[in-house]
Amino acid sequence: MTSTIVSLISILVFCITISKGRKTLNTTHELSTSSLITNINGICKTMVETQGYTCEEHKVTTEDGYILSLQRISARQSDKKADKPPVLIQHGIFCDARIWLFNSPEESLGFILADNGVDVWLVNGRGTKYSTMHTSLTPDDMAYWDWSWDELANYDLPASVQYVYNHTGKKIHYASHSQGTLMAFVNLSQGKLLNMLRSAALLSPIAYMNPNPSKEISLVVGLFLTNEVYWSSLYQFIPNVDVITKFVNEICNTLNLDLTNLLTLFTGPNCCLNSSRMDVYLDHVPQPTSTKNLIHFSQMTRTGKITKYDYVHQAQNLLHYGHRTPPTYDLTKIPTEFPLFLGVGGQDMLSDVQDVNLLLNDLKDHDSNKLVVSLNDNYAHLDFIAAINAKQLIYDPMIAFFNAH
Ligand SMILES: *[C@@H]1O[C@H](CO)[C@@H](O)[C@H](O)[C@H]1NC(C)=O
Ligand SMILES: *[C@@H]1O[C@H](CO)[C@@H](O)[C@H](O)[C@H]1NC(C)=O
Ligand SMILES: *[C@@H]1O[C@H](CO)[C@@H](O)[C@H](O)[C@H]1NC(C)=O
Ligand SMILES: CC(=O)N[C@H]1CO[C@H](CO)[C@@H](O)[C@@H]1O
Repeated sequence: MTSTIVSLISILVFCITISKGRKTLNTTHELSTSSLITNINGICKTMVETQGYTCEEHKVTTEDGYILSLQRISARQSDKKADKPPVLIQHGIFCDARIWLFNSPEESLGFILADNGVDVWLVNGRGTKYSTMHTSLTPDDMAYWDWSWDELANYDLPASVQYVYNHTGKKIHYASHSQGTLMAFVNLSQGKLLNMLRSAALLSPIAYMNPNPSKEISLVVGLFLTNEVYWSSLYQFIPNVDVITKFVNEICNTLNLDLTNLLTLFTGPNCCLNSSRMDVYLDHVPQPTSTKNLIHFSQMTRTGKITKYDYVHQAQNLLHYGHRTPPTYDLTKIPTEFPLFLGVGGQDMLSDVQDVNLLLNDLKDHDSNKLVVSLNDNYAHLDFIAAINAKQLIYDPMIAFFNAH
């Protein structure tokens, strides 16, 4: 049920956190304090205004009751809102909006776009540090975590897009990384949101997941499998801190891996991260996700297809979908005239070149003037969000793409 690369990512990320020993994993603590997050200690005050940029905190409620926080950023010393279309930026799994502000303003996408006169909107996905509120649930409720990327695509994405569209009165550009790209593919393939979107720039695109992991990952999967019963008990409730910590310590000790090895193992060898900023990165990740989401990713690697969550029991699938098997998302249905920019890394192990080729095959009828594929041979998964040369290699071409559409 659970033996996959992506389930492992969570474990490995936790490994990193724990093996660093600088922060014990205590989500309980993180969640219980999160209700105290206000404008005073929000992202605007702590990470944006400190750099001299203007920033507003916003909130939007999804149709299923999750209250997401957004930050709207504009350039230093500029009081007029940009005439350029807004850009909404969506982070990937285990991250939140802060990853777009990690590095210096000259290196971080959030600031770079603002410097280019863009009206920048960052969104924080459900369950992450700045988006833990719900109209009726709390993160302590099991029901709060009853979602996967299906819900991220069906509720979070439309809510944030609609909100920015409403506030600015302009069609927007969407930019995202990893899981955030999957959210877009799912919705675009249903022809949704097009009336509010101008284009999408998708970094480390995740659509198909490789069912043949590398030798190293297979090794870890084997180790993971011996603990399968233990792990599978986790998805019936919120990934409980004590349980995961114990489990992860066991794995980390057995593997005896250091930080660099671990990062490389699950993201590919990132070429261009600033090694003296690792501490900063680890202050921001990992953010919680639901176990159901990890299982859903696992299902993708097993079936090689992009389908809604599989409840496995046919009766359950019938109940949810009216079919015994979950419906498939068909990416060939993405409108061929919708402008797409894909940032692909030659070393990316999560969005590997083989998987991206399957995606490109689905896009083979796409209007060639509306599809830009930027392949960066040296880039792995995290380079797209934190590499010191991402501005030159990725963000500048992306901005040119936005300007052209
Ligand atoms: C985790 O944080 C909570 C809330 O602050 C605290 O009550 C609990 O003792 C902490 N658990 C551990 C293992 O430190
Ligand atoms: C956007 O505006 C419409 C029409 O005024 C409103 O019905 C809707 O609730 C708004 N949605 C968001 C997310 O702001
Ligand atoms: C790397 O990070 C350090 C510490 O924050 C910083 O002083 C340095 O300027 C950064 N290097 C680059 C190339 O961004
Ligand atoms: C799969 C899908 O189309 N999901 C959502 C995309 O966005 C619209 C809103 O514009 C939702 O209604 C869909 O459910």
